[in-house]
Order: sequence, then structure tokens, then C-alpha cells
Amino acid sequence: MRIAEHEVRRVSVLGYGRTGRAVSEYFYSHDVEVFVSDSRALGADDTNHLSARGIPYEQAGHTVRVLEGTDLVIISPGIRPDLPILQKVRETQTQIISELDLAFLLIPDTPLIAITGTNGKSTTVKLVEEILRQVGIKAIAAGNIGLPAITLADNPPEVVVLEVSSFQLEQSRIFRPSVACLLNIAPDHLDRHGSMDRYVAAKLSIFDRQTNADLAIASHEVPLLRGSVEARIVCYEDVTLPKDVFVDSLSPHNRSNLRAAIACCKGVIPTLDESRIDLRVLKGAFHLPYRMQEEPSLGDLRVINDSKSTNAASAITALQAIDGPCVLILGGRHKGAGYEQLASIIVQRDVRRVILFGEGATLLRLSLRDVGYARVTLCSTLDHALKCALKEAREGDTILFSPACSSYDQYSNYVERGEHFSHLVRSALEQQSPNR
Ligand code: UMA
Ligand code: ADP
Repeated sequence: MRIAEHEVRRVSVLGYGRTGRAVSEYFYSHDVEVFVSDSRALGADDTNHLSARGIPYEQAGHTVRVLEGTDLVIISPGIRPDLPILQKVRETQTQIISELDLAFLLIPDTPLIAITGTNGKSTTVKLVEEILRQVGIKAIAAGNIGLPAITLADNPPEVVVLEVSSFQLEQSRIFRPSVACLLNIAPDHLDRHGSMDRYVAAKLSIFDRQTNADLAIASHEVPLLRGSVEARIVCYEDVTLPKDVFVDSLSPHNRSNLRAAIACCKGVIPTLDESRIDLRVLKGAFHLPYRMQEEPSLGDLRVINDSKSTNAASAITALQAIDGPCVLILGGRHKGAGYEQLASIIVQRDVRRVILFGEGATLLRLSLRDVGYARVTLCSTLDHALKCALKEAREGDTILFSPACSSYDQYSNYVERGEHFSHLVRSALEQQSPNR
């Protein structure tokens, strides 16, 4: 098959996770030879699937087999640009392309709304999808939210709403969305990007190839865009929200997400009348799993599961969204950014105790000590952390699980961590005596 100016007979797919599987399926179904290479030992489901299709693969490391007879190497978002095998590929002048760029080339005629930012991407992407569907446009949410964009290549919808991560942006050289939105930037993923400057550069690159026919949407970052972006710039905080009790009940961060979503929708339907959006239909988008999810109360304690909070900024947002005293559970894998700001907010808010668990616990404790906060309990697991939280909480408190770290020290992803927390809460509920 032809992709841009390249004749492609054989591809190598680096990484066989969600993205790699989708890319392999796409090429397999278009009769292009596929070779799969993954740094981990693949599970039996994967190896059986590949063998049944006659797709050759290597596991537990990338070797020069990636290069043999290959026209194109496709990389998953989790592949770092400095991976040694990529250096070898570059030396042979073989083309390397990200899944995001590939999907962009394979879906050439469909308007793309791309949304990035440190926090709020999934919520905003779902809001845009819902609003567009309400006005009769077949829109599909894809990308970092979980459905690799290439999955849509053979049967594209009317509009693709893409959640785009800094990992995907860092790898991309072609991608040009007609509407690009940057929600916010706070320190995150410094273990991958190496510095805040490089993380910011990756985020801002969403606007790089846009022209004056396109729309660039942002808020606090608008000054960074002026002079460097060709697209028409819109500040989403200028969007007026419909007067409605439901809107008033939203947390400030979700009102921001709604403003951004409306600005994105107006990018494809300039005549959209926001006062006619049925806001109640959007409820689901504001309540995606493990984002400030209300668990059953434990006696008189409110319990919130915010497992998707994987950086300090989202934990700050969570703290600011709740009223009254709380016991805060933080921890997981540290991603390289500091916790100074989070620690200073903890001191200001009514946080009865902070329970720390996982790899990041020691560093979090140091940051809290630096601001003079000492009401800290150290635990190894989430199980233990919830037990300690229950001991410390007083009548009417909220137990807030908003970890500020990634889940990868003890779980495969934030969903598994969120499910585990829900399970622990339900077990605690079953064990609770009536007069706790
Ligand atoms: N791998 C290698 N070599 C390497 C590194 C990884 O072979 O050097 C292999 C791993 O062993 C694994 C596979 O690559 O088998 C994983 O690939 P991946 O890390 O790119 O993950 P995918 O399963 O393809 O999922 C990716 C996104 N993951 C990451 O960016 C880390 C998913 O976002 C996204 O939903 C999916 O593509 C579909 O587009 C998850 C995420 O955590 C939710 N994203 C980060 C975030 O939101 O903070 C950026
Ligand atoms: P992302 O896809 O960027 O991770 P989500 O919508 O999944 O964003 O939300 C992730 C976390 O960030 C949740 O804890 C959520 O409560 C919080 N959050 C959502 N929107 C915002 C925002 N605009 N600013 C700060 N935090 C937010």
C-alpha cells in the first residue's frame, strides 16, 4: 500500500500494547507484512493471536530484526525517542513514524479536534464528543483516551475528537489538527521528557503545523502562543456558559473543561448555540470512572476515588473541590516533578492527616516536612493506607484518594488501582460494625 509518497510492503511495529495491536491489525488487514517487536515478554493471548495470523514477532527486547526488509517502523507512545534500536533505524534511513502521524495520514479528509493538557483531557474529549452528537454529528473520541486513532482509518466518523498526550506530540512530525486545544500545563512526566521546558515544548507542539485556516484554543498559555502560532487563537475562558443550576453545581475545573469543549465544538460548527446544549446529557462525561468518583460512604465518612489523579496539579484540584476536613491518601510512582505546591496547599486546607503509600511516599513526606506539615502516616500498600485513613478520620470527614503519582509501582494502570480502591472500600463497608 502507499502511505504518503512511500510504497509500504513490510512494517515493523515497536511496542505491542494497545497501540501496537491496533497498528498490526490495520496493516495485517491491508495485506502488508508485519513484524512485531516488544521489550517485555508477551502474554500467551498476544503470542497466540500473532501466531494465528502468521505475524512474526520478537519479545523481551528489540533487535536488528526490526530493520530487516522494513519500509516503515511504527512507534507506540510509550517508546522513548532515545531508545537504542531507534538510533540504528535512523542510521539505515528507514522511516520512523508515530501512530498519531500515521493515523493523520490515513484519515486525511476528516476534521480533527485534538485536545491536550496536563489535566482534563479525557473529560473534555468526552464533552466534545457528546455535544457534537447532540447536534447530529457523528463524532468519535479516540487517542490517549484509549482507542488508538488508527482504528478509525477504514471507517472514519464525521469528526474525530482526539485526546493527545505529550508522549504522542513529542513523537509527531506531521500531525496537524484543524482544531487544537491546550487545556493547561503543570509539571508532569518529567521522567520521560527530562525537563519542564521539554514537556512544555511537547505540549505546545500541538499548534506547530497549523495554518491560518485552523483554530488554536488555550487559556493561561495564550500569551505563549501569540507570535508563534499561525492559527486563529481563541481563549476558552472567554466562553460564556449557559446560566443553569447544573453548570453552577460543577467544580471550577469542570466549568473550565466545559468552556474548552464548547470552544472546540464551535471550531467545527461556528453557529453552535451553547444555550441549546442539553447539559444533563453531559453528566456522564463529568463523571468518568476514577475521576472524583463518589464511593459508598463508610458510616458518616464520605469517600472519593480519584485514582486518575496522577500528578500534583490534579491532587490540588481535588483538594480544592471538596469542603470540610479530609484525610488525604497520596502515593504511587514518582514521575519527576516536585510536590512543593501540593504540600503548601495541604498546609492551607483542612487536611487532618496525609496517608502516604508506594514508591513516592518518602519524597512526598520530605516535601510535607519542608512546609512544616507533620501529620503524616507512612504505609506500603493502598490496603494499609485505607485502613490507616479509617482510623484517623473523624465524623463527617472525607477520605480523599487523589494519589498525585502514577500507579505503575503496584498496578498496571490507574483503572486497576481505582478498581482496587473501590474494592477495598466495599470490603470495609461489609466489615464495618453499625456503631463505628
Ligand atoms: N514497549 C516496548 N519498548 C519500549 C517501551 C515500551 O516494546 O521501549 C512496549 C511495552 O512493553 C508494552 C507496549 O510497548 O507492551 C506499551 O506501549 P505504550 O506504552 O505506548 O502503551 P499502549 O498500550 O500502546 O497505550 C498507549 C498510551 N500509553 C502511553 O502513552 C504510556 C495509552 O495512554 C493510550 O490510551 C493508548 O496508547 C491508546 O492511544 C495511557 C497513558 O497512561 C492511558 N497515557 C499517559 C497519560 O495519560 O499520562 C501519557
Ligand atoms: P486527563 O485525561 O488529562 O488525565 P481527566 O479528565 O481524566 O484528565 O482527569 C484527570 C484528573 O485531573 C482527575 O483527577 C480530575 O479530577 C482532574 N482534572 C480534570 N479536569 C481538570 C482541570 N481542568 N484542571 C485540573 N485538574 C483537572
